[in-house]
Amino acid sequence: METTLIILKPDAVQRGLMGRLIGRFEAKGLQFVGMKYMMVPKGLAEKHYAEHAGKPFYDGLIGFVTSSPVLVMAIRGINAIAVCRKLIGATNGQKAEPGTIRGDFGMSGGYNLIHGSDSPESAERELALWFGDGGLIDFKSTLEEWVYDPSDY
Ligand code: D4T
Repeated sequence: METTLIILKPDAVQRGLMGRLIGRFEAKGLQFVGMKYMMVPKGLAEKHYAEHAGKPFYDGLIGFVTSSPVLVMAIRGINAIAVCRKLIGATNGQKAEPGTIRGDFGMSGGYNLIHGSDSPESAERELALWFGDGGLIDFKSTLEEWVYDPSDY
């Protein structure tokens, strides 16, 4: 089992897409083990996007993610990091494949609705950053035995 960090960004919240986007992950069979609705402190945004510091879009990115509430989620499943990246689609909504979240709901590169950890290392770092003070719930998912067959493990 892997746990990944997903953030519904300010544009997803302001556009009233939270329910539909959460529904995509639920319908896939993934388990929600953490959820926080919050304004992002600037320092946390800077730590989260540290790898982009100095790039031309960095200041706009920090301004954007701190501008309005976000919904931060920890989502669990077998291979959840790659599965969620696939559900999310390419960074720019104009290029993302139809059927993906960005492909179905977005038209922008910057206002791209959602973040998902891109590797196990990123997931570990990001979960510590956003849920390091607690808030992850380890519980037995009753749907698991119908989502996975024993050979999936
Ligand atoms: P995140 O990290 O938000 O899940 O997005 P991606 O993993 O798909 O894309 P990324 O890390 O390359 O970019 C992070 C964040 O910066 C914005 N961005 C990116 C932007 O505004 N202009 C750009 O040219 C790029 C490359 C969008 C996502």
